[in-house]
Amino acid sequence: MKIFLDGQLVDEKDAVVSVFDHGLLYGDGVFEGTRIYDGNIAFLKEHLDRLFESAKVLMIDIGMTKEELIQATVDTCKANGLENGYIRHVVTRGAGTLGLNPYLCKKASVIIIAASIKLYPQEMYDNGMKIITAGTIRNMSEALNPRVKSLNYLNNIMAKIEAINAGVMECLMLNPQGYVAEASGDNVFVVKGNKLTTPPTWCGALEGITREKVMDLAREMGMEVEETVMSRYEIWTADEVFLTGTAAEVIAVIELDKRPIGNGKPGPITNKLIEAYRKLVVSDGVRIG
Ligand code: PXG
Repeated sequence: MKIFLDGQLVDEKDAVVSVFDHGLLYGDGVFEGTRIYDGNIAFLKEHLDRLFESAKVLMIDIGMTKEELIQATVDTCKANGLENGYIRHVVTRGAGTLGLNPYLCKKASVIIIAASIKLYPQEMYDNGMKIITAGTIRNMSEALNPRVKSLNYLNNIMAKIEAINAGVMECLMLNPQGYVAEASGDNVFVVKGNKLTTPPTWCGALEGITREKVMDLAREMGMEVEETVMSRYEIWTADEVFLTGTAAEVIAVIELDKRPIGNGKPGPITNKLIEAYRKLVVSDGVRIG
């Protein structure tokens, strides 16, 4: 496998960073997960916009323009003959000293890995997934804004551990006020009648790219779409619930905390959105040509 590292395509074995990199020492860096479908890097510009915004908040200078990063992403996919897969962009603060001071890190490292990821088994897309509410509370947005897709994912990982320990693969996370934020690695949506709702980002959600695209698709389907504060009550009593994410795409949730949602099967709106999303990912994005 060829990895893009600091301006060059290198062999996987040579793709190494310093032990003094603050990405490793402090989780000081940002990342993106993007998918390529039949040679189309889905929503690449939107993902890179978010990467640059996350970096700006942390005052990390990526040292490349968006256009250069698009080209580097295309080149990395081509070098690996990757037409279908998962792309990870990582920008670390770079090598510095033992000490928090980021100004002592000379240059950010830019990494692009073009590989694959398989999140959930097919059975879960057909029949939906059961989830639990994690006891781990979502980071308070006023302290570390969840809109920053940083390399510090401990909050999400703590929740993910709870899910796996409980025998499920994903979990709902609540914010410090007890309202629904998102899942550990996906956004959450509720269908009730002809209305689709999802928590606003200030409730502790990442501004997911899939989330934005699914809201657009639902509006095109004639649904009313709203970002609203919600508690678990709205989820337990929903007609349908689903999760969205680059890796997960759109996946039905059929049970939360042992309460079946709707009739306990993936609902018609969810299935329609799954289908519409799968059409969109092959057309909306940057083709590797
Ligand atoms: N919320 C969080 C906390 C995420 O990490 C999403 C929502 C969905 O956002 P997008 O833009 O992808 O629609 C994410 C992104 C994994 C994994 O292995 C998941 C993500 C990122 C990296 C790894 O589950 N999801």
